Amino acid sequence: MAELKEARVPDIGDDKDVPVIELLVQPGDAVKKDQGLVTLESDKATMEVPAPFDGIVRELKVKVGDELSEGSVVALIEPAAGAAAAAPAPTPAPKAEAAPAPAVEARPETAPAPKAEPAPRPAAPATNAGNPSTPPVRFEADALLPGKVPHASPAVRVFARELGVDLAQVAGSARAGRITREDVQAFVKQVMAGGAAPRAAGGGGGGLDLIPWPKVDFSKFGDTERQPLSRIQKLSGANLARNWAMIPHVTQFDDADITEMEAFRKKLGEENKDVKVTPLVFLIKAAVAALKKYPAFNASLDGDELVLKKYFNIGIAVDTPDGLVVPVIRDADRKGLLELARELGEISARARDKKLTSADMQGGCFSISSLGGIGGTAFTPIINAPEVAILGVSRSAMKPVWNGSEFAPRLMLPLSLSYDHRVIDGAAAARFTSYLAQVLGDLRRLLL
Ligand code: CAO
Repeated sequence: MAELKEARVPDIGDDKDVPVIELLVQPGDAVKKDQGLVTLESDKATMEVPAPFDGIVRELKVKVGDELSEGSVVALIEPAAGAAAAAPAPTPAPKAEAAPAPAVEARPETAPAPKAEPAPRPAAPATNAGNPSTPPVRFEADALLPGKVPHASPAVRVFARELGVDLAQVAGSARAGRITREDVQAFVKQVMAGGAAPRAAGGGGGGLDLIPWPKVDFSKFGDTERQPLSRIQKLSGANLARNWAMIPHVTQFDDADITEMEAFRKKLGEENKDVKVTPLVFLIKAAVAALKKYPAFNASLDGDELVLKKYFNIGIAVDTPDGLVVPVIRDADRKGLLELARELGEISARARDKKLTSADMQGGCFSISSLGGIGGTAFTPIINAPEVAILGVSRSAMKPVWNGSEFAPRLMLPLSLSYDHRVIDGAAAARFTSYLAQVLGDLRRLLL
């Protein structure tokens, strides 16, 4: 056996006594130069201690919880033939900053990742693209069910999140299926090449074998140009694809007679010129009333359990030039119409000015997607997991409605409620939309 060499903590700036939060390798593992050996997490950042050369880990000198500083010995490594001689002193790991990591191409392999926040669930591409040169995509339902967390270090999670990669879609090549930074890079490369990333071996049942994504040379048919997707488009597209594939959606349609509501809304608007009162605020109030009456709609699936929420946070889909975002209006049950109108105006403006934070988009119970200001008669919105239902609203229109003796002109608002059929059955959905329509038809019901 060749002489063992030490792998030490490189320069980590001013940080001292930084705890080890994760061991990334075990004795006997072959490692490549710059591959992470352990993860350290200070109050400022998460960083990996890189292997200084190729070789085989013979002994780990640390355990989770140990506190390390620059120069601490992390492992003894048997260098691969010629590796240690050729290897320079351990690459100093640049000090971890809280700034976002650069894009994958620009990111040095050894660079520490910013401090890992809890990975947003759900958030990231569920890319199912394939091409003829790759095997069919395995869409692993098991790996995406609520409660299943892909195995990866915080640094790799941050790295994946920066790239908009859903770790549930990435095959882990390391021990016990752990996903490494290289796995994420390989996944991105394969997706960018229009291919499907392979999933972890032995995925087993529950997956859908999809045929490969069509690969077409469009220029054969005429001029084209390529536009990169915005970051928001990539993230929301990934969420939408995952939610559409994973959730058995059904959409229930109904119409609400908002003739009286509209008269009241106009009056409110005239009395309160400083705030724009649109039908959406009434819908938020009515949705809260319906969620209170039908609590299964204010729930999330967690494995075999339903988590019923006792708070009423409503997500609002906002269309921005960069794509769709869903900020959340918190405690909508405790806010009046005018307060909701002000908050709606404020979050829409912040969304369009790109000033929303991720906290603004968390904690939602139920979402509303209103296309009423634009047009249309109905649509099938995609549920914003882990919520179980979403209300789509289209443009109200004056219609002749039979009142028992004659047709009367009434302002009708089309409602499209998509729901997760694993949690909600059709009868409950029909009751929910009927109740919504009743409340919107007679706002006094909000007082009940
Ligand atoms: N029927 C008729 N008119 C409606 C209406 C409806 N259902 N909803 C809104 N309107 C009217 C408003 O009263 C307003 O009229 P005035 O300008 O005369 O006052 C006008 O349409 C524009 O409203 P708005 O869109 O500015 O305001 P809003 O509160 O209805 O919606 C917001 C705010 C942020 C939700 C909206 O701007 C938006 O982004 N909508 C798109 C959401 C989206 O893309 N959803 C699809 C996601 S994919 O599932």
